[in-house]
Amino acid sequence: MNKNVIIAIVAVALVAVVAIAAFAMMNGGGNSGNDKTPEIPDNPGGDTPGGDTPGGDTPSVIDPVIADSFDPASGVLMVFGNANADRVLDSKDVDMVNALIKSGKYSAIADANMDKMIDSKDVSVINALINKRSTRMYYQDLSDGPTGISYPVTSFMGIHQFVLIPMVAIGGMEYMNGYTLSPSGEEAATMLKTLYDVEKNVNTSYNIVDVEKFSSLKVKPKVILTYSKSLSNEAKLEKSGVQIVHLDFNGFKESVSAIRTAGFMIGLAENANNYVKFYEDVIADINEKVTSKLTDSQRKTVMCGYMTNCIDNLNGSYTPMAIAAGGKGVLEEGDTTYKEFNRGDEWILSYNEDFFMYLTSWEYTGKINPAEMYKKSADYFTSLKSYKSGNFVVFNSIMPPALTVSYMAEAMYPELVGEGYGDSVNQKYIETYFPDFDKTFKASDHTYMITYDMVEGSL
Ligand SMILES: [Ca+2]
Ligand SMILES: [Ca+2]
Repeated sequence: MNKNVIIAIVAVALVAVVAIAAFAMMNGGGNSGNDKTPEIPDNPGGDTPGGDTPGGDTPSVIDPVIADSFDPASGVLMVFGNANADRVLDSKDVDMVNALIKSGKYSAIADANMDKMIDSKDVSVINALINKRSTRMYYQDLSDGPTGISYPVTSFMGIHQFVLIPMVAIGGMEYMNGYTLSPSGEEAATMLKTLYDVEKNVNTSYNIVDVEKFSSLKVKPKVILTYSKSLSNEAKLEKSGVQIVHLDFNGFKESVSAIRTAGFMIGLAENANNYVKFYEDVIADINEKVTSKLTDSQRKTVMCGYMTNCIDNLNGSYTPMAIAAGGKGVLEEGDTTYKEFNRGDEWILSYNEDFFMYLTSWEYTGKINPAEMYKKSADYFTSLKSYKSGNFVVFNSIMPPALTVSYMAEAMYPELVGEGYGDSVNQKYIETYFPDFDKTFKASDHTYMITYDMVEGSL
């Protein structure tokens, strides 16, 4: 087992701890009420943070948002100057900064130039950003907090499929002058095929940038965009003058903020917002079809696992997805994001979970032997109640989170979302964001989820 991978995942997911509560609320989980209707119709009253509805309901008196930082789990655009803490930078932020100036109040998120004062200089920065003029901009970095960067970023390198898939999908290829992906990642993320034709891969592993290869790039990227708190050889890289931007592309809900913020940096804010809307629409759809229809006790309980014998808990990467799919996590938050299950361990048996979701990756559009993959995945878990009741399900972890969630929802609630739900979301995703990848792509021709029923006869 590759401990480096675990460490990377741990590092990323630890940051997501705070996110879980927000997430649970968003999905009606952890809340005893079963009357959650997440898509609240636009309320006419002056809506506070998150109110970016274009309906123009600006109240005559602006009640300023006061906040020290952005909540990455809220899907917010994490650019300082986004004074109303919503998804966009626009004239409403100028209005709010003006309201703050008038009231003499300070809000860090409104402080566009991060000089601890709110004044007309902040308005100037916000206006420059709105009009896509070059300026110093500050964003909220996953590791370093508020961090200045030259806007717009015109040249970057992307690390790992977590970053590459969304950045390519929003049209960021144009500004991508390098990337790293381990060979197995390259084999697996076939929707990035167009990327691989270009000789820009400077990987040795996905968390290390080969400095020699990096220096020999024709256009040296000014920024490295990564999904974790740090790269293995970060200090060395920074010495060479490149700026490393850390955003939580791996967290489920957090990735929405990450994509929005990264898209903004490279001047593609609108594309990024359109992309994450796909995520939000999927979650809203599942909420409508599943979560809002079930009482708390009707929801399936779920355990998630990966890397042979690692069991994910509420701080993990996958349990939040299962919850978004309408499930209920059985493992609570832990000291780390996972617990190893060793042969003979009894603790795991007491959970009696309804479903077990196992995540492992294989080629996005390749042909696999489902029974073999299933058997290998289930190796440690055949004594579990979920396995015995035919509810051990294997998912291709190369998929973007919104797709994984769709397949999970289908696995647990086929009668509510309909058979083929995952494939239909997948189809729409590829057609929308990777139209040139394979014009004949049919999600139903490939394997993204393996259920017991699919392989029963060949086990
Ligand atoms: Ca705003
Ligand atoms: Ca300021």
